[in-house]
Amino acid sequence: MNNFLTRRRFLIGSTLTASTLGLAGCDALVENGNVQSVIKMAESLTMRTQRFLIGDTALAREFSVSEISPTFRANGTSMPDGAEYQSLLASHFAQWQLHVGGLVERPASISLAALKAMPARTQITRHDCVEGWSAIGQWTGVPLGDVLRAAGLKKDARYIAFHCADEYEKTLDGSGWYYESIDLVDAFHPQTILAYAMNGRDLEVPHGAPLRLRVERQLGYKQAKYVMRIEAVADLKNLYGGNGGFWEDRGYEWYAGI
Ligand SMILES: Nc1nc2c(c(=O)[nH]1)N[C@H]1C(S)=C(S)[C@@H](COP(=O)(O)O)O[C@H]1N2
Ligand SMILES: [Mo]
Repeated sequence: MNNFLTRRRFLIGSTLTASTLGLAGCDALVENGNVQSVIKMAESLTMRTQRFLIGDTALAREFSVSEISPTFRANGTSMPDGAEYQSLLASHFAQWQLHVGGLVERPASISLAALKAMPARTQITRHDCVEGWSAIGQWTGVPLGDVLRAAGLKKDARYIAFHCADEYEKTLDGSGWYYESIDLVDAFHPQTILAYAMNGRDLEVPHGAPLRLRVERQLGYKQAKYVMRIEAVADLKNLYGGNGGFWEDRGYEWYAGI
């Protein structure tokens, strides 16, 4: 199935995906509305084909402890430099809280200790970065669905956005805040967790301490690190560049199915 999907992805995506077009960093193409709309069409085809073929709840492959990569590269931000993050880090995230808001019945702020007291899930999965490297790691965290059920989604909520502590680069409207988003199928998928531990230890700063998203059926850039706030929204248009993520606003696909 994996080979088939890879091949399918190649066939459908070879001339159209952001990565093969080399759109990353190519502002002229990114700003070209036609190219963007063709990519979006191909992308929604990719998402629907993948979900049709493997189902909404099919699990990403899980690995054994012996397969965990001895080194797991850190990519993108490895130390958010903002004052707020630095002060939270200085007190080992004792004052840190995950804010849950947007289209929810019961907005909440949850401490790291409270998250760790919730039922946890541990999974060993392979992380695939669009830049061409992969690594297998073990992740422990709270299923995102549990947090969302506790907050109670309002009926017009369709996406969950993740707001991060880091600005990666300020190339768009002077803002470089890293953010990501997923739809509700992925949000309630059993392997979608808010991870606070990696390979059996507290998440380290380069990998997103104190909390990062794991959404295992998608590529590396969807795995938002340094998550500070999650927001349920009806539409992605009102967030930053309007494409649902930091890299998506710079030309990458929103649905980055593996
Ligand atoms: N907040 C934030 N999340 C992020 C990034 C980032 O720069 N900032 N980089 C993304 C990319 S491209 C990848 S491949 C993974 C890298 O995760 P790692 O550093 O744990 O390997 O994080 C993703 N999540
Ligand atoms: Mo990546």
